[in-house]
Parts: sequence; C-alpha cells; structure tokens
Amino acid sequence: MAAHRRAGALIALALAAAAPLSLADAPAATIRIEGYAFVPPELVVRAGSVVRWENAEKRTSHSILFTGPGGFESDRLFPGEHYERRFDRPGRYAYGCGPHPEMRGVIVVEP
Ligand SMILES: [Cu+2]
Repeated sequence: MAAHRRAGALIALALAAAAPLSLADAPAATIRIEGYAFVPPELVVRAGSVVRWENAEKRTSHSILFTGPGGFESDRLFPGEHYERRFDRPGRYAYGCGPHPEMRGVIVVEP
C-alpha cells in the first residue's frame, strides 16, 4: 500500500514536471528549408515562441546563422534534421545560412 502511494506520487511529480515543459516548448511555427531557400522567408511570431527549421532537401545540408548581436550558428542540418530556437525578446532577427550566403530569412517577434 505504501509502495503504491509512493509510485503514485512519483508519477504525479513526473507529470507535473514534464507537461508544462512540453507545452511551452512546442514549436509555434515551422520553416521548411528546400530549394536553397527558407519557406516562408519571413515569419511573424509572438514573444516566447519556439521556431523550428526543418531541412526538407534531398541531399543538401544547411545551417541557421544569426549575425546580429548575440549571433550564433546552428550545427549543420542534414536532410530530415531540424533545429529549434526560442525567441523571448520582441525584435527583427535576420538570419541566413552559413554555407550559402544567398539564403536569407527573418523572424519578426512581436510582444
Ligand atoms: Cu544553406
């Protein structure tokens, strides 16, 4: 009986910890990478949103490269792989692709 109660409490704890996290981290929008382009090239989301990039190419790899303040580059994404980033601050975030500078996109984060 005591063991039962303990197991129940553990499950409740696990659910409490997991549920809000998975909800908060669900992507608000997905950008497909195909034909050497980000689709859509401009995306508007609310602050706190998670944006997901999916490489839908057959054989080309890409990265997500932010060159503004606090800039960074994702790992190289191979076909079928994805990358996610959360945007907490309103603003306009231009980005590109490390190996293909002609690829451009922008995330507009609204309050
Ligand atoms: Cu690329």
